[in-house]
Amino acid sequence: MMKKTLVMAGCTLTACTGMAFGQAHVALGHLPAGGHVDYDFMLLTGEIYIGMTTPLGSLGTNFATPDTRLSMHQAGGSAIIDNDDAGVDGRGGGAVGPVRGSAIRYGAGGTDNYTARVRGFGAGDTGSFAITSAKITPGMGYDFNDIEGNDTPADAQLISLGVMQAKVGFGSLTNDDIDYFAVNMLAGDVLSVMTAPMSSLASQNFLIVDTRLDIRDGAGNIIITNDDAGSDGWGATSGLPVRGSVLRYEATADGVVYFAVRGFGSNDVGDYAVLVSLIPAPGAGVVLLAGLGVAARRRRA
Ligand SMILES: [Ca+2]
Ligand SMILES: [Ca+2]
Ligand SMILES: [Ca+2]
Repeated sequence: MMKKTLVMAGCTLTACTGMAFGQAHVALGHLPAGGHVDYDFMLLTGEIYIGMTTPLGSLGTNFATPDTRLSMHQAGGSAIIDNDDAGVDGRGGGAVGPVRGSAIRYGAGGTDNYTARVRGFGAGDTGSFAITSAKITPGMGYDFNDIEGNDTPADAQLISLGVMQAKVGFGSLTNDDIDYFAVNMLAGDVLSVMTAPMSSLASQNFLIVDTRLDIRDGAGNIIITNDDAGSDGWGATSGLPVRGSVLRYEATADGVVYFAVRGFGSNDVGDYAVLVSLIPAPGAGVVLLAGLGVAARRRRA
């Protein structure tokens, strides 16, 4: 079967496991018909992997091709968790569908080698996708932190994202809180975002804080929103209740796009991680080759 080491941002996912914790990655891949693409890495006991796929084969319309599945395996074993369709997708001013990308959150029950596997829903599902992922060591550093006062679009924290770059941030929700973040996008750019609840890790789950995740306009109007999405597991445990959120969004004009994290209810308080990546429009010089992403840099506002 397909066994690949993907090149991304100057390192392979395997090689990157020796780099700073909290580091996020985004890579382009090509799903072969009937095959799969594996991403191998090491996790220490208690470390967390979060990842999501963004199908890129029908860009300009939706994120429906290829229909991916994403699964987590320990030491080459069978799938512990396996997700098919996760989250809400948007383009321009509203939602698009059907949703066919996938997402997982996983806590390592033991120090071992793990594999995140992308495969098609069916043998005929083939095409280009992005995978955005992060290995998180609780208590270690993040690429950015939620800084309060970020409760409106005007006070959003600008997250600097280069092309083919991912970052993972850490935030806390208090009563009636919302955390606004802003990203500069060009028409055709794709934003992939997911949250992982971080306040119930001691119970080996991702239940607290129950997040909602929105893409919003500059007036604070919701363009798309998601409550619960993906599949969660810990150790050998699969099928944990899911409270984290997943969104994919294609900009149709140049400008600032806002994503916001809030609680399911006003009393849902606690910590979360938020993973975000930016993929440039195909016309910007990105070449989608089998298993290899080559990104050309464009000027950003
Ligand atoms: Ca799917
Ligand atoms: Ca806030
Ligand atoms: Ca939720």
